[in-house]
Amino acid sequence: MTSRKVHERWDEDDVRIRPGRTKSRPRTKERPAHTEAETGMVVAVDRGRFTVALSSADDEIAMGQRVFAIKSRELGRKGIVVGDLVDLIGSDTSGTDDLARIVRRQERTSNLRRTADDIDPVERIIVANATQMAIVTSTADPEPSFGLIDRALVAAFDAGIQPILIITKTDLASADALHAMYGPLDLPVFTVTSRIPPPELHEALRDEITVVLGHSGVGKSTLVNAIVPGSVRSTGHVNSVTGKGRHTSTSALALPLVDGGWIIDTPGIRSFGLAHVDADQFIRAFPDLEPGIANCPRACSHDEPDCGLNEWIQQQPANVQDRLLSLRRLLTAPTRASAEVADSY
Ligand SMILES: Nc1nc2c(ncn2[C@@H]2O[C@H](COP(=O)(O)OP(=O)(O)OP(=O)(O)O)[C@@H](O)[C@H]2O)c(=O)[nH]1
Ligand SMILES: [Mg+2]
Ligand SMILES: [Zn+2]
Repeated sequence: MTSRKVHERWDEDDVRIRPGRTKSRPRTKERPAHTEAETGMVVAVDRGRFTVALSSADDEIAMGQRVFAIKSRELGRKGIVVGDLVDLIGSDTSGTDDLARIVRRQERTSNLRRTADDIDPVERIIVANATQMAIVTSTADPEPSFGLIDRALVAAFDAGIQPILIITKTDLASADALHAMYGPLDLPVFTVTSRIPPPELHEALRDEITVVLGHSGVGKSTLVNAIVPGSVRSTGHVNSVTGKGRHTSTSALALPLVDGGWIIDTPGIRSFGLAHVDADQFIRAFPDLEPGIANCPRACSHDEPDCGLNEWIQQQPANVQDRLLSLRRLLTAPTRASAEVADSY
């Protein structure tokens, strides 16, 4: 009881008046040694409770101790998501039921955002500080969704995160259509046959913080289990009638990689709303179409009669023509136009 009281006084009197300071604060008589702030990475979030991997003595967060924590009042409404680096106090909770308290969120190097649909004003941060996005798609069960892949690519470029594409279940159906569509991009593509990831994928994950995204049932957790020894993420079956997954994973979890880096498994997403991205940024996710925009008028929307792509596309192979259709589908998503109207109010 007394130790909890001390925490609260420390929070109110000290933390708030010294914002922005990390570690090594001068000690005062009142402050017990165990309230020194420690740094860690949030690896899981569950209804207001955070699992934080602490940095151990050699500053290696990955293998350090895990503690449960809650947000302290100083954070206000600041969101904390998986991948956040946080400072916390009271982490020496051995032998007590006390939770540690997150007193500060460190600056993020990236924010991966999505909205529920293209007009949803509420942005959700999926993960913080990811350096790489693995977009997972299966060849079948469920069928690939080019729209979701394109949307994830747009979000990755917007967030400054390197995208990679992982095609699973190549034992069930051919990956040719996916290769034809995404092969021409400067996008690393990996294939997983019968749940066995190729060695090059391990290489691509090394020292990166990779967030794994895709529809339910594409095999994200199966992949994470194959990559991280000892990981036992639950996996589910795909409904043979609807071809849909069962949303087996219900929250994100970051797992450390043996060779360095992290992989973050996430729950299956149904859609990837892009209300937060300006439409003129979409073309960045379509670098294969860029040669075609040289003759566009200024501020071309790339979906208008004068767009340079209209003429250029006539000389292109079918797969590139499909890509232009994909871009235009994104640009004219039914909800997009109304989103722009809503924004101007
Ligand atoms: N045939 C085949 N099946 C696979 C492969 N990879 C995964 N699966 C199966 O696909 C099903 C769904 O896998 P999960 O790993 O649970 O999929 P998930 O993407 O994590 O799904 P959510 O957690 O619901 O988002 C399981 O039955 C896996 O065994 C593969 O390469 N080949
Ligand atoms: Mg899963
Ligand atoms: Zn254009």
